[in-house]
Amino acid sequence: MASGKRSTSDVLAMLTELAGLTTLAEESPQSFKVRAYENARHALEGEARDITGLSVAELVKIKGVGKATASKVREFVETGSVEKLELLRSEYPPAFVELSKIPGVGPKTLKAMRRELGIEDLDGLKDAIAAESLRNLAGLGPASEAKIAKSIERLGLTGKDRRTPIADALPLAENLVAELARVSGVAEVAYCGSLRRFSETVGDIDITVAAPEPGAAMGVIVELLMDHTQVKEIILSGETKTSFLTPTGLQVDVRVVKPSEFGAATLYFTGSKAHNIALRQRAIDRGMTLNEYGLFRLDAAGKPGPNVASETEAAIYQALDMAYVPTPMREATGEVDAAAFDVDGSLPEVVQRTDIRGDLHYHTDRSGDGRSTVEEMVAQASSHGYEYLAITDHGEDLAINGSTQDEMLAHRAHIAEVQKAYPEITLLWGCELNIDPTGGLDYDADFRAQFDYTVASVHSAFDRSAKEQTRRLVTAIADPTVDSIGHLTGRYIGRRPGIELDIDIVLEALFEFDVALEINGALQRLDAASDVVRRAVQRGVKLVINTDSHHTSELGRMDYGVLTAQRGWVPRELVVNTWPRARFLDWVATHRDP
Ligand code: DGT
Ligand code: CA
Ligand code: CA
Ligand code: ZN
Repeated sequence: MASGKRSTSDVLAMLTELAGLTTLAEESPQSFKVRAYENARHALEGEARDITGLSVAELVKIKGVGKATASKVREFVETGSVEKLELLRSEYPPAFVELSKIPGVGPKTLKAMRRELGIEDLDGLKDAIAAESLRNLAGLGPASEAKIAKSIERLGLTGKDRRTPIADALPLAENLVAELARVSGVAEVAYCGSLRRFSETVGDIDITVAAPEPGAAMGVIVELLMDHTQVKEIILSGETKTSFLTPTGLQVDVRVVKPSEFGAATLYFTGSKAHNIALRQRAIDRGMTLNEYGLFRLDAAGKPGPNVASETEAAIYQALDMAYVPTPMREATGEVDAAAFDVDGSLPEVVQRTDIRGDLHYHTDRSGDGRSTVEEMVAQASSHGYEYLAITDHGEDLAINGSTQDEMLAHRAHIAEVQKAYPEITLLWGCELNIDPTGGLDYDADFRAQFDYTVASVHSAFDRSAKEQTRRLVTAIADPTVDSIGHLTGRYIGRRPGIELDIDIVLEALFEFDVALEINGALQRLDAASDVVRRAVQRGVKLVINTDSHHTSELGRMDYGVLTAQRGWVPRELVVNTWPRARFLDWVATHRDP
């Protein structure tokens, strides 16, 4: 592999990979080595200093970082690789590791599959399922074989059409964009394609670069890529387009255009393809033609003539007599007609990040999985300019992470104490209630009713029938102490399918009981999903966009929640945390007992 300079995010990615592969090697996520790597990753993520400049002695002074991990970080920064990691990688190649994402396939099972059946990748696993040989492994049977087959289907793990979850693609794309923007001769850079439309999974990453001399800039870019940690292989290298594969097999297409064509190029490469086709048809209807270089008037002979617009997307939409279409809405699901002034012109003004006035799903170290103190979490929220904040640590039913009544009451007093230093932000003593398999909730109804605000969510029993899960959700929604439903399905995109639900019934209950549906901004979740959100909007269900932060580094998730809301065509008015404090508090007070 190339030996470029290692950044902080490279170090964090290295530790994540090390923890993942060690889980496989040790056959347990509870192994002390796995814990050590994960704790170190969490600790370094919260470190303000540039960790690549720290010595082993300085690293071990950071709480959570042990000596063995500190040495690996130094080894990585100094030599560009870690011997231990390279060994694990050769033992467990990506195509094999990928199988561990399938629910029901733990490290033990995975290694038994390899040992007993010679399974090395997805194709091998599918063959074994087809031959009904998986069921003969110790601990498995026909039922688990069928479950694994179903999981493969639901995860969309289908060999070459394999898609990458946005949580893996977006950080990579953001880093690449930042690096390319620093290349000399480069004027502007943007990631486009399905990633810019904020699709949950992407086939590849498309990056568009503007440079006055495209050919020269591409030369410098290729040089940068030849010696880059995220480049495993350059598969195509031309004047204006270069494609490469990352170490995990994700393809990245980089295209360079002139600054005067940047808008036309980003519009074209953002797509979707169906959106582009509809725009081109509009252009043709107006005696023009649209391509990746610009919008041009057609001459008498039908050939492209004078340029009408190309530098910005906004100018092109305007020249087509349309409102600007936000990127998450460009899926050809009605937005072209809605944006066209001569057809409809009713494209909704979707919620913006600047409309958000508070975060209503927010943890502190009162939760077993929370990693920052009340003081730290409140300071961070305050610096984001929020007017109100609901601190929603886990209720008592959640194993390890939950809090007893006494702990919650002490927590309330603590929050009230911290409140004194922050007159501008209203702190709500809240709770993330756990919805049990029958729809029951933590504590008793009287105790729950005391919380200023609650979010109720599913954290277990993912494998029941849609009927059971729907009854479970509706029971929780109907409870008068529930203000909102968190991460509706509990899915982890590409890793764990969510619970199955009859969405129409759940939306009807949310509307009827005036309970808000959360859009959870964690990139692994983005739950409720944008298609469900769009149906919620049509039904008039209230929404709330949250970060579900467990650490001060996670507040940026609000951007992702807002983009998901835009993909669901959500107008500001329906989002309860865009409302001024008084209106929001009034809704909380009245909706429980209308
Ligand atoms: P993906 O990569 O499968 O997640 O989805 P996209 O939308 O990123 O698709 P991709 O990477 O094949 O192409 C990027 C954009 O380029 C696509 O959204 C629209 C544009 N594009 C690609 N092929 C065509 C085409 O044949 N016609 C038009 N009008 N646009 C195209
Ligand atoms: Ca793409
Ligand atoms: Ca592409
Ligand atoms: Zn939570």
